[in-house]
Amino acid sequence: MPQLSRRRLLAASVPALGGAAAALHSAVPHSHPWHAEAEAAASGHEHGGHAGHEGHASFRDGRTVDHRANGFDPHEILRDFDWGTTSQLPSGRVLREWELVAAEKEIEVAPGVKYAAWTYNGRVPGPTLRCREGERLRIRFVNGSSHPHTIHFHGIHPAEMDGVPGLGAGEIAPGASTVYEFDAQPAGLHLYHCHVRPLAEHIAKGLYGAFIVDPKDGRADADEMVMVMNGFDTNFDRSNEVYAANSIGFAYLDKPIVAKRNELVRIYLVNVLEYDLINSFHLHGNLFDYFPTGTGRTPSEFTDTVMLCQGQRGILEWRFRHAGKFMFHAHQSEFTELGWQGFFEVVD
Ligand SMILES: [Cu+2]
Repeated sequence: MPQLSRRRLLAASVPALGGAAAALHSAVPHSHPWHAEAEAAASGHEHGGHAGHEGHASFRDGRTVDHRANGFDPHEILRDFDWGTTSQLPSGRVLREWELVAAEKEIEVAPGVKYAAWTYNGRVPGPTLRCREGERLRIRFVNGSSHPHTIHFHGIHPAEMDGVPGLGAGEIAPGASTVYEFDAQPAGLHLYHCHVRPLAEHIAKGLYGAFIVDPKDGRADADEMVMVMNGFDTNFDRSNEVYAANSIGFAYLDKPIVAKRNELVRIYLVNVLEYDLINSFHLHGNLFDYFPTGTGRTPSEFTDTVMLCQGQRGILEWRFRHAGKFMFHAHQSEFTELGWQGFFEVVD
């Protein structure tokens, strides 16, 4: 397994890297995608494996992550909303239930770079749990891993349902299970994550997901997507070597997200990135309405860039007025170069 060091990555133009460093040199990008074509032309050759691509960098030798082996694909996670199963309580209210299982799983976060993740239901991020305001929610949590974990939900709920050590069921031991039950409130975009110490590791290893509470009267029809901004510290130096939305760097660059011109696009954007103080989302060629935490109906801003610290989230809405390819990425260039960038391909 290549040992990645992002400080060395950032100095990757330095020649004469040997051994493992050479492997990482081949595994990561060294140029902005918009420079790759010119660079290839200047050096008189195409990047290996990039024939047919439109000159973007992605991972230099053209290898991609094996999504099937991972058991999840960022393009599927994008529009995958888990509504659980429902039944009716005697009161007539809807009871919505899910089962989340924590398990250790090795996933490939960059071509050839394996990461010993901790997952909810085998994926990172965990399932996007979605419900409607006012429903009763019941989440059965099974800890199938060898470390204690919890699920801590953001939102309004009783203290004993908060999923932190020392309250309610507290830490759930390996092999044990518990049930978190509370009302779906308030409407908005929330998240859930493990809250066992050391917290940074329990989050960074992959135990998190988006949690959407739809308003009672719903939202306007839209092409809805979830982007959980995250990263991976592949060499345990408490800084990230890979950055992404929905775990796999460059996934939306290698294969753009197709969107329709003039159709309302709604992005549920969550930042769970560990070890870096902030993250951001920037959209090219368009501006969007931004609804912080998704709790209000009036946008706080009409902008093309938002900045979020860990745990912050918001809803973005806009319509593409022009067909063509539009980039989106973190506006921290370092994150961008290490995976957190992609394209929308807008079609008529
Ligand atoms: Cu944990």
